[in-house]
Formats: sequence, structure tokens, C-alpha cells
Amino acid sequence: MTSDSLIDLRSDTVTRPTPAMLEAMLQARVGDDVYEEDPTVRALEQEAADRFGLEAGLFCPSGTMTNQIAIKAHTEPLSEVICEQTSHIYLWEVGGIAFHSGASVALLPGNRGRLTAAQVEAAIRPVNVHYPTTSLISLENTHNRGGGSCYELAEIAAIAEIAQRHQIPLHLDGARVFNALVATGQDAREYGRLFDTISVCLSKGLGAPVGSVLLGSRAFIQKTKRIRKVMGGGMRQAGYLAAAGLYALHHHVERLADDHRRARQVGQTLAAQRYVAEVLPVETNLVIFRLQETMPAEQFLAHLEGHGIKASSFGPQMIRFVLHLDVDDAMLERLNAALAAL
Ligand code: TLP
Repeated sequence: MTSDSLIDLRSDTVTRPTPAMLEAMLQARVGDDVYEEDPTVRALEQEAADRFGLEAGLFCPSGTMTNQIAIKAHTEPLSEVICEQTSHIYLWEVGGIAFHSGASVALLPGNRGRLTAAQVEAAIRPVNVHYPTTSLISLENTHNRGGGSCYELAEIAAIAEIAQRHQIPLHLDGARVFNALVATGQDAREYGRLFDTISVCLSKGLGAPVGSVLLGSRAFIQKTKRIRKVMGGGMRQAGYLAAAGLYALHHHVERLADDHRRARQVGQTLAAQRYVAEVLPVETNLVIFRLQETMPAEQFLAHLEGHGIKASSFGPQMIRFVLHLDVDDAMLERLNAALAAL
């Protein structure tokens, strides 16, 4: 089996640039972005900001960096970030909130990762010398650990109202925000009105090889430039990478609906297998499911490997499949056949 025929469902981060994206990268006009002289980076930052109705953007190598820079800029030591207990910023960013920001976390249990306004309001700290001050509320949409679940806009609006009333900034880890927008039909500009800052990943469902953009007010983004620099994220002729991000924004947003359709189909196939105990509702491009106790996860993953399919274990008996740009309908058929053959 050639590596081309491998079906890699471990993440939507694994996609390779398409020939057209590579061509756009080759044609990019570049300059030194630390001197703010790279026209393609500036175009990407501005276009991403405009889409959400926010003022400015900051191009960074990764979503971890955009989230951690936002947290650092919003908080201070002895303060606290309200977030969901399985959120990426807490679970998968190496404890960066403590490391970079010296801040604490108020971890709330979500419904497949989603918090309610009532939960958020109850977690805001009263003024008391014993407590950290609540300095940030952070949501994740779509929610990774929640299986690609999407927030209702009304719930985000209710949380934003509470945040504004308490004068606490609201951040969105929007690594897969375009999946949420495409799946729900929500308007990106509404997000810009409700969130103070948004981190958008270009290297997940959108298919760029590298990069995330942090969006916010002009003053906020100005402040974050020094934080990006101290983290070592000041890049030079980054326009070659930004060109891929621009190409992705122009050509790879609407097609996310194809990934969602394929994910729903895989979810249905899985639900019909006797060795599957539970499939989380499939809302976007992630499919998370639990195997029966009689089917060890290693055995299941080894069976898939034998069919040229890679997937990740996502906790005891839990598996995640991610649909993306490099999985087409023919591969989907191969996947369905491999699942049925076990
Ligand atoms: N998620 C990766 C892994 O880190 C788990 C994946 O394969 O899903 N926010 C969210 C919601 C994410 O899912 C991720 C990446 C990030 C932030 C971080 O992005 P990168 O990998 O660019 O640092």
C-alpha cells in the first residue's frame, strides 16, 4: 500500500496543501513580518479580522500560541480563567495558562464541552482577599473533546451579556470556528460582536499547512505583538505561509460541509456495529465513539491499521475519527468496509 492511499483520520491537522494552494504560496509577495513589512501576512490578518467584524489580527504559528497569547494579554497573576474542564486551553496546551500567565483556572463541566450562561455567572468570583479575580471567560466552538459540538448563538449571547455586565473579556478558541459557522449557518460578524478575541486556526479543517490568527481590537492586537515576540513567534517572510491561509479562507470554507456529511455517514456506520457502545452526536467533522468493553481499543486500531487507516485513541475505549480535506468519498467507502469487516 502506498502512503498516498493511507486514510489518516487522526486529525484535520494532517492535511497537505493542494497544488493550487502551493501555487498561491509560490506566488506570495513577502517581506520581514517582524518589521511589519510582509504584505501577504497583513492581507491575511486584515481579511480574517474583517470576516468577523473585528479590527485587527495577529498571524501566529499555531492555535496553542494564539490562545496562550490571548490569555496572557487578558489576564494577570492572581487572576482566574473560567473555562470548560475538557477545553483545549486547559487540557492540551501543556499547562500553559499557569506557565505563561501565572493564572488559575475555574473548570466547569460542560454539556459536550458547552457551558451555560448560568454556570459561567455562578463561577465569577466575588471580591474577597482569599480569591483570585476572574479575568477571562473562554469558550471553545466547535468543542473538540465534545465531539465537534456547536454552541447555540443565544447561549453565546447570554454568556457575552454576563461577561460585559461584569466587565470580563470573552475569548473564543475558534480552532474550528468555520466548522461551527458552516454547520449552523451562524454569522461570523455576530461572533465578532459577542467575543472580545477570537483564535482561528487555518491548519485544521481549512487545510493550510501552518498557522492561526488571533483577532481583536487594534489596541489589543498591538499589545499581543510583544507577547508573540517573547514566545519566539515573530516570523520573517511568513507571507509564504499566510498565502496558504488566504487561499484556505477563499476556497476551503464552504467545502467543510462535505466533511460534515462524511462524518455523519461514518457516525451512522459506527452506530450499526455491535462492537460500538456509543457514538457522540455528530454535528461537524469530528466523530467520537466508545467501544464495547469486549473490543480492546488497541485491537480496533490495529485492525484499521491493517486496512491502511490511522485513528487516535481518545481516552479509555474512546476513539476519534476526524474528516478533512484529504478524505474523499472513495476513502469513505474503504473506511465503511473496514468497519464492517471487523
Ligand atoms: N487540536 C489537536 C490536538 O492538539 C488535540 C487536534 O488534533 O485536534 N484549540 C483546539 C480546539 C484544538 O483542537 C487545537 C488542536 C488547538 C486549539 C491548538 O492548535 P495547534 O495544534 O495549532 O497548536
